[in-house]
Amino acid sequence: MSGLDPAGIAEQLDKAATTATAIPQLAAEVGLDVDAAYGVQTALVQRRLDRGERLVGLKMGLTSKAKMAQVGVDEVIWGRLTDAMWVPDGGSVDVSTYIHPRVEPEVAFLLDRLPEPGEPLGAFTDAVRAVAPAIELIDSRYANFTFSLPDVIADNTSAAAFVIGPWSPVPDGLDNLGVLLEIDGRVAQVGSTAAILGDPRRALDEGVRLAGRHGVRLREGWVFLAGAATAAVPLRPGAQVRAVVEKLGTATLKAAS
Ligand code: OOG
Ligand code: MG
Repeated sequence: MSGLDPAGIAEQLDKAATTATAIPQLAAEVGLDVDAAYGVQTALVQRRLDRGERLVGLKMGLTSKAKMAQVGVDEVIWGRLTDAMWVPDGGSVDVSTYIHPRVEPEVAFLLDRLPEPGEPLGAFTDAVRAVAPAIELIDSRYANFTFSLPDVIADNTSAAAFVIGPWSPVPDGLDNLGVLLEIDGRVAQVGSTAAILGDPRRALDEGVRLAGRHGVRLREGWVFLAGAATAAVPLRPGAQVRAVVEKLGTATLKAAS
């Protein structure tokens, strides 16, 4: 029998999430490489779909230097978003249902048609119907929020919840918009959309390419999170979180106390 049990690993990660209990990192121990880790992610998300959740899009991770430095992993990764993770703008989450939640400011795209792998950036405006400021709530299922590249991929790139602010038509430039993350009205992180691969449009290109390698095609109507522009900040009970993206507006999230 091979040492690798993708379904068993997916079950452990799923249980860690549903019981808000951290588990030790496992990739090194069981010999999980990047490809096998995406297989675990597929099985992990399938468990959610089997419970009645629906896929609503994709998210990119570690598309900025700030994020790579924060978690010590320097490869762009992607994960899946389901409807159960989508918190309405201005809505609230219960911090006790997570292990060690963090929030980060993002840019979201609403996809209009299916971009093909390798499609040039110029095609972006056809592929994207609208853009919005967003907040991602990440919650690594690993103890101390510490993981290797295959660990975080298997864990669906720490995806836990997200908020999308109002959609706008794609503005002329997306490559140097100011980004703020505010907690209780105070600025916690400052950045620019330039931090996201130089231009968040590139994140879509990467997403199409990297997910395509695993047979995943983006779909019309899906949401796409381009990755955080700044490091993530711990979410404390009672906090009011606001992500502000220049030209796009704000997304807000409350943490129930
Ligand atoms: C991995 C997920 C990274 C982003 O926006 O860079 C991510 C993590 O930091 O736990 O979502
Ligand atoms: Mg993120």
